Amino acid sequence: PTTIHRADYRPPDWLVPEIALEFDLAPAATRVRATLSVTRNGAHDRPLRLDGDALTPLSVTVDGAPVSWEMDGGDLVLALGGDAHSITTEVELSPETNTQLMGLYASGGLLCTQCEAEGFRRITFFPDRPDVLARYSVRMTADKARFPILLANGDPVGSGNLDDGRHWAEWNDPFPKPSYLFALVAGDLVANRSTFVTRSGREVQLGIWVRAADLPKTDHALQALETSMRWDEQVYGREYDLDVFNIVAVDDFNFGAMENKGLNIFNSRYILADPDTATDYDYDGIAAVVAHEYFHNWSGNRVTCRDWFQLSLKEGFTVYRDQSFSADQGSPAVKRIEDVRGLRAAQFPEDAGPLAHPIRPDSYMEISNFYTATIYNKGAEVIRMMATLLGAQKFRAGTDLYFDRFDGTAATCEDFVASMEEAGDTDLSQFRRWYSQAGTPRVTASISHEQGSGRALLTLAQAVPPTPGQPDKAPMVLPLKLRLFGSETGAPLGPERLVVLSDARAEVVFEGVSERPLLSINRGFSAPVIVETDRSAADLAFLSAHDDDPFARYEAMQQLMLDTLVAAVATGRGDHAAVIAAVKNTLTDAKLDHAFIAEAVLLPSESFVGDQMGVVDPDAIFRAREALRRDLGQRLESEWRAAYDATRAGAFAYTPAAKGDRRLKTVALGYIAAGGASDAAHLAFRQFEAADNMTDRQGALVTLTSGTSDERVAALDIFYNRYADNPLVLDKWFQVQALSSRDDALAAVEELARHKDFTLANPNRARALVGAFGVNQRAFHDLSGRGYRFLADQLIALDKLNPQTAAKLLPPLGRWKRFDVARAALMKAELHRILATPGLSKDMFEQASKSLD
Ligand code: HT7
Ligand code: ZN
Repeated sequence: PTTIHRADYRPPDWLVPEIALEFDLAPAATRVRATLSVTRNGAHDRPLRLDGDALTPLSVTVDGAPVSWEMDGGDLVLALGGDAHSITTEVELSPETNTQLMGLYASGGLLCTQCEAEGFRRITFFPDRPDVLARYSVRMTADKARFPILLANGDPVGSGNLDDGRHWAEWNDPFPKPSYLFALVAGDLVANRSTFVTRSGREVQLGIWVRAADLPKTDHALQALETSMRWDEQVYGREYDLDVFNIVAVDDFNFGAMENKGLNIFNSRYILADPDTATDYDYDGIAAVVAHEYFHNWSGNRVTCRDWFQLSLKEGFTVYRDQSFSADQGSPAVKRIEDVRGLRAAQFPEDAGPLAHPIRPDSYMEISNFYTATIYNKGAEVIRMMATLLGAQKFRAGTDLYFDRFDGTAATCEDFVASMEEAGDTDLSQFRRWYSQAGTPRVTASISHEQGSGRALLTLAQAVPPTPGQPDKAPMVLPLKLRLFGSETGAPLGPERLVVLSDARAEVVFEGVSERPLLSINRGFSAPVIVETDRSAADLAFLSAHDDDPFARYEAMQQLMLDTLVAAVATGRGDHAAVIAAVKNTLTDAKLDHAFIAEAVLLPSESFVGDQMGVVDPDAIFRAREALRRDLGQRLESEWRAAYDATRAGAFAYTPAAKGDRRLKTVALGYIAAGGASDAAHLAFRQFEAADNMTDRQGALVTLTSGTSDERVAALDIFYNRYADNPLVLDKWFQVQALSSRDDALAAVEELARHKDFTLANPNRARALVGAFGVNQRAFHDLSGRGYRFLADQLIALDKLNPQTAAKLLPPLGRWKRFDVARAALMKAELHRILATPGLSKDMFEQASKSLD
């Protein structure tokens, strides 16, 4: 496979101001006729090259006359004499055999499209790159009984019946857009509708389109859409711009959702919710993804990306926007904790592994491999840091300038940063390193105090670790929010300060420090870095009780737990006293809300503990963590029981308070079970059976599934039978078992892969079992190597159907450098086996070959 380099960017040779598409739709054979008006871009004599992937031209005409053409690989190449022409091509597709789910494909009786990043070239010949913006008109014809609803981008302009039971519809999108935003859907769908009036008075018809049986599960998504539309007006001054905004839910989807102009297409798991089938986590995810895709209408669609190296321009910014939106809907502190936990689980390991890349990569083989936690979540952290450095007002002035200046164009990350610099009247030269340097910076901080002078001296140092292709790094700009607290009184010693660390080392002086200070650093996680301090267990425990920043309180507790676990793994003995006291203190603090308590008392994951170690020992980590869980469960049993019982009575409500209650209840149940209470399984089973919502039911099932009780088998069977015809809930059934901490988890997963309901053809199902298993640290890293073999077998099989989804599940195998020699050899052997597979996709080739470097 060839490698594409950012430095090789060249503007397009030909532009396409207009395209008219005609689809004669049918699952087995769909005809696509495309008429492109093309204009030469600048003075050159290069031919028109139209990208194509697995397309065979049935006819090609230039200005109405048939011409001979040349194919170069999958591309159609036409030598053109003049500067403007009309090109018409015709191709035939087979949506029902499209298992890659890119281009036009069939899902559950629907026909739908996915074009980002390079799917449009699987539909028709076109310069399939984001800097070619065209106005689209689309005419669809299909069998009316099977496909009564025909949707495309923009606004509907006409429809009618034909003879022979077929009908047609036409849609026009007035906004020029890149091909990756093209979409159509045909199917037997119904809509949950509403009307939204924008702040300037435009009436927008909203529709969430699903199968009739799913209609009762769409209210939450519709409400989230309306809330997002209003929020973007109020917070960013951005208004919707078409008369129609449609969302369609499909069951087979490679990602979460897609922001096609005026016609978002969603993985059904991010639309469908009712209390019986969706957890609070699912409800939150739906609101966040609906908001994310809606916000793309400005950050991505109105201003798009010049090339795919700029992906974080739209994705990092839009994640930042959806995170802020979600924070505004509930508890900002809990939202920040969740986002940072996600960053540490997915992005930090990426930054520390063989696939590390900057948020604006320099090269790729397959762009789908770059829809990563780095582009999305670290990208969002980079935007957040600019917001912190500029302050709210200037940041908003920067986004206004960016949107106004680049509206209707394909922009770069540089354009965004330059807008921030100009509106913020600030110099971000050095800050730009965040775009070019990979790796998570490490900050060390230590504080000394002179009682006599009342002066405290904070010494800070930073280092950015080497990453593939980047052995030497320069210092980054790190906005660190700091505050000192008295170690005796717990009182703040002065206000919060924003210290911008931009050199390798710096010293910060605090005056008037009357008692020994405790350092609260990186408050709110103001920079995406790893902080190492010399704070003792007692100091961390004290901060976990007294810090006034909820995130910093959580962080102090996490650090305390982490230090305790790392020491226990190293020595084989755990000193749990400080953690138990700190957890007790948090658990019984009546001033704290339940959602926060639930987050704060959770132990760091096994993987995160492993990330702190030179050589990861999964079994020792598991033992140390289980021992601490057991001790916490036993020593605080009465507190856990009180927390378990302290939930407000009443029927299910999706409110922040009720969500917090449910979260704490299940966390408490987990500790009661970990402590070995004799009635734990009974308690869990009672919760499972009495639940009027999926959060409580799944929470109980998780606890039972990792245990050894008879209730475990009963609950799994009941759950399966109750939801056998609900694919989204069955995914949970597979996932819960793939994540189990039981000794036989690996054997169970091997068995589940042979279950009649398991299929690799559906990405959600594949992720539920194979993806979840890859993060089950203990089972996956079983010393026998069977876990590695299982994953490789599944990936090889999945690659033949859906390379994009397969390649995204490979990274756990690439972490071999972090493990002992025996495990590393087994992991590498599986990577070699994958690479030796005949017909391997370039998606998998890139991931596997880079993972061996
Ligand atoms: N912008 C969308 C990305 C996406 C995607 C990428 C690769 C393959 C399939 C895909 N479906 C959607 C989603 C988003 O970030 O909003
Ligand atoms: Zn996005």
